[in-house]
Amino acid sequence: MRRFEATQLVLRLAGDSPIVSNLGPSSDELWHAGHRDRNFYTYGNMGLCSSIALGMAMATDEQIISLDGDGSILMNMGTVASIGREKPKNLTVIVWDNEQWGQTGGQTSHTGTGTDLEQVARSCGIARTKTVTDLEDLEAAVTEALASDGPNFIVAKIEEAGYLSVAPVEPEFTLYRFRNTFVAPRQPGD
Ligand SMILES: Cc1ncc(C[n+]2csc(CCOP(=O)(O)OP(=O)(O)O)c2C)c(N)n1
Ligand SMILES: [Mg+2]
Repeated sequence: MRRFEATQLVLRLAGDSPIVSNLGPSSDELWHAGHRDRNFYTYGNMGLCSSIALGMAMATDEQIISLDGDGSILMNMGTVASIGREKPKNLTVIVWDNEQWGQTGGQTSHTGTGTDLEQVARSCGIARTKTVTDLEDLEAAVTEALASDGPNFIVAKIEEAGYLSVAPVEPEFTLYRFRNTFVAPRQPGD
């Protein structure tokens, strides 16, 4: 399964739900799949995608989707434990697992040498977990996740297939646009 097609699929299933995306190609491909104000691109801050998504899920009743990366979540595995402890019903983490730190040269990550992130999530107390390798199973897993109480943790095995162009997004504008979708616009005279 290619990450871009998988991202297009998740975007279609997400409706209006906020999506937080990992740095680099995960954010670039989300932008190419469909830029929208409720995409929260996390350029630069490796390891914090699902931490930010956890905070959002605890602050709202809306469904929050995190599109994380294997190398990034391995670097901050404590966030999986925090998700397992807090158990937000409205959080779905999807890990694009290409078994490498792709952006820094394609070095094999721990998931390529035996670490099973689904089992990590389970051992952290996350009951609803899946590992999927094709688009059909991803669609079933995400559809089920968004329709039931979470937290949900889906490991999606990805074949790395090169990169699209870097998305022209600025973190400040991402924050501004994203926040404004939660706040009623001011009316004249307010
Ligand atoms: C704290 C920190 N350490 C290292 C980096 C350098 N870096 C950027 S992306 C990346 C790899 C991320 O791996 P993964 O989450 O699996 O995403 P992939 O590149 O495979 O899409 C690294 C090591 C960084 N941006 N921040
Ligand atoms: Mg990776």
